[in-house]
Amino acid sequence: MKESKVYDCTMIALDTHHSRKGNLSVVSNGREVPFDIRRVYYSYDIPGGQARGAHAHKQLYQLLIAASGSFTVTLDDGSVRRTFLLNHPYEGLLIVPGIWRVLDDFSSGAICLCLASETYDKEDYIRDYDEFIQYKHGQ
Ligand code: T46
Repeated sequence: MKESKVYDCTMIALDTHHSRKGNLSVVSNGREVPFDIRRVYYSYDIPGGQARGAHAHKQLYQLLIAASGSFTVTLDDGSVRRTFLLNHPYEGLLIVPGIWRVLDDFSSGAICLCLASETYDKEDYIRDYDEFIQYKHGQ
């Protein structure tokens, strides 16, 4: 989505149930996320100082959740950047297609859980920032 903006990306509060046994949060297709979940993956054991991401997707919608620990996500639409701190497992960051993202500042034990709208397709990635800018600005 060439015309998407970082303001199309937002933190979503998940349906969360508290009890004396602990807490439980739910994500359902079509409720908390505006897409059908076709893939789930998660990154973990991320060394201190390491960054992940540094790419954009052409078609993929995602919901990122700090299932454990914390990290920051910087989003970039080619014109504006926004940085989000993910540090609660009861909320998720919706990322629409056409947004460059960098994940960093991972805490010890952080788990980045991703619910995604499509199966894995390496052709959906833009991994070069100059190419991303060309894609967004159509040159
Ligand atoms: C994203 C951020 C938040 C697969 O084979 N299947 C998969 O579904 C995924 C996601 C990755 N891979 C392979 C491809 C690479 O050889 O796993 C390796 C690491 O993937 P990548 O370098 O893309 O990992 P991150 O953490 O930089 O990015 C991932 C997602 O790829 C991406 O969609 O937005 O998490």
